[in-house]
Amino acid sequence: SSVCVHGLGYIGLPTAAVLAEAGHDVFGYDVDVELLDALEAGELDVDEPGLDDVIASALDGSLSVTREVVPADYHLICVPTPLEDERAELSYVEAAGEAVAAELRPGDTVILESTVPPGTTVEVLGPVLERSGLDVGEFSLAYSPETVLPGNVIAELHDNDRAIGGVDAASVEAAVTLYGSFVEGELRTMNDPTLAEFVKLLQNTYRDVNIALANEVATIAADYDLDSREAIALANHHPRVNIHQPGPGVGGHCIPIDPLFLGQGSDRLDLIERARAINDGMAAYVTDLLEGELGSIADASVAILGVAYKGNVADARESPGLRLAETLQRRARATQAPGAEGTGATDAEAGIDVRLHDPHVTDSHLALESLPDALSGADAAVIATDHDEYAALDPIEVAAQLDGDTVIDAKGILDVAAWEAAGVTVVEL
Ligand code: SAJ
Repeated sequence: SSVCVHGLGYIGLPTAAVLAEAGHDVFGYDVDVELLDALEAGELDVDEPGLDDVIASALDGSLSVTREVVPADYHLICVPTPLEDERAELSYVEAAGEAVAAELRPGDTVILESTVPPGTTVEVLGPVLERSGLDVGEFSLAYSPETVLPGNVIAELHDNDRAIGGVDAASVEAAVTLYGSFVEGELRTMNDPTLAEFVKLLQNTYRDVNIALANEVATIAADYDLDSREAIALANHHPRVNIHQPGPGVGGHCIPIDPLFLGQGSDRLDLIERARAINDGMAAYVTDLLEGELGSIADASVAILGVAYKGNVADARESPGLRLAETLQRRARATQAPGAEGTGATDAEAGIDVRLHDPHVTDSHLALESLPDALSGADAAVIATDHDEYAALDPIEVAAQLDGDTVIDAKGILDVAAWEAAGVTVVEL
């Protein structure tokens, strides 16, 4: 079949490539002309294992970049749906729908993959598509969420089960035909796009709430002087218990955001909102731990190792490390000795010195430092991301670079005995 993929981001582009690999004629469209130029020139800048090769061979084969939306048997919409002012910004979905409407033919199928509040496919996208002059039913319409894990996208596109919610049986069947051509997991179908949208949000909400439980457990375990990760691992030996891992917060563009989409058509969110607050509050908790070790942090220098939202990726959206940096600065200002204000001293001259390091993130706005620069003379370091590079750090080298002897291992990746042997006080969550 012919497939036009709208939005060549971290989902659309790999999906387009995998569809081409499966033998479809795929047209990749994006409003970002520079991205299209780069793709055509073979300049790929993707931070995802194995993806370069799959895209490059798709571009040599049946994937072509298009600067205009083209008529196609299938239109796949994979555009961003950010949270703005506590609401899902659906303008990209609407714009994509309008572009599809201009080319829509009877019998074509439109599938939305973006994460959206329940009801979006039927109430927002459907009416936009009907501006084509065709009614829903004359064309097929379905919602099928992506569920791939950044860092493992290609494998999960193939292997994950897939939910498909169509507005009618013909829509379900058309979507099954397309996904069946490359998905090896099970296809779970339902005659209701809203249910499929709801289920996608539940999956990320489950993870957020579960991580909040782990984070609260970590703070309680500390009061009993117990190792929370050991306790969680022991608890998880029960066949029906699966508590996640504590950490410095929950980042990325999915898990901290998707749960709030559930609140768009319901005012019943309670536990879910508490979970968000608990996870966001971990930056303040790590700050408490630092204060416990250093006394005041008002004039401390602290190295934050890791601004990527999770290990071995380069994405710093909703970064727990950056949230920690802001929290430290705010707390330091609030606790600055009386009289220090009004002396004309700026944050850079007096007060806390927060150094940021990340071996994967390349964003030039973040003023990242080299590892030796970040560590040297610092009173403490915080491991905020579970990059492999940090697990492999040499405790003796780090101890020599630090001025103080405190390392907060917020991700539980260090060999504590080896670090303590090097004279470092390791504080775990
Ligand atoms: N985290 C913890 N403790 C844990 C697990 C994760 O603190 O036990 C933190 C991570 O460090 C990170 C954040 O949570 O900051 C999110 O990371 P993640 O690996 O849990 O998830 P994402 O955002 O990379 O991808 C999620 C996945 N959803 C689920 O596993 C239910 C992925 O399958 C989805 O496709 C993706 O969201 C999405 O696009 O919705």
